[in-house]
Amino acid sequence: MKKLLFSTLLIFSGGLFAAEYEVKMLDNGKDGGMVFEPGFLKAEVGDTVTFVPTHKGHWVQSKVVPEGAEKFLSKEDEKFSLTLTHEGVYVYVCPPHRMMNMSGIIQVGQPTNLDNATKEVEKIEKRTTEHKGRLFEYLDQVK
Ligand SMILES: [Cu+2]
Repeated sequence: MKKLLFSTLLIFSGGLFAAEYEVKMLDNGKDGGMVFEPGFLKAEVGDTVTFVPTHKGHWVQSKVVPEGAEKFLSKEDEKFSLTLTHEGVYVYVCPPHRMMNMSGIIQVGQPTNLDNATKEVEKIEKRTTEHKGRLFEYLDQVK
């Protein structure tokens, strides 16, 4: 009983109903190749996303963040936690594997900056040589 009470307190200390998500950085995802999994995530302001270096050689860098939100850049092979502070669309890539379209999208609340996000997604897609269209598929899930 004591244990249960303690873990409840821990959950609430992070903010009322704040959710925690994990995005794995993988060498071979479900559709093959290097991916973030899940590559598309729908969350709310105050939630936290932790990027987990399941396989080696990956990290994460933001390409688009909502207005007012901080850009982010993690270190290779290190776990990285991101608190989602602003509503909008976050677009990110794994810098060494951009050509393979190792990229992802997080939608937080309403997609306030969808135009910017779409422009950047088009740029990223243009430069990829493998898994073309993957980031477009994630963008299609933004509503
Ligand atoms: Cu990578």
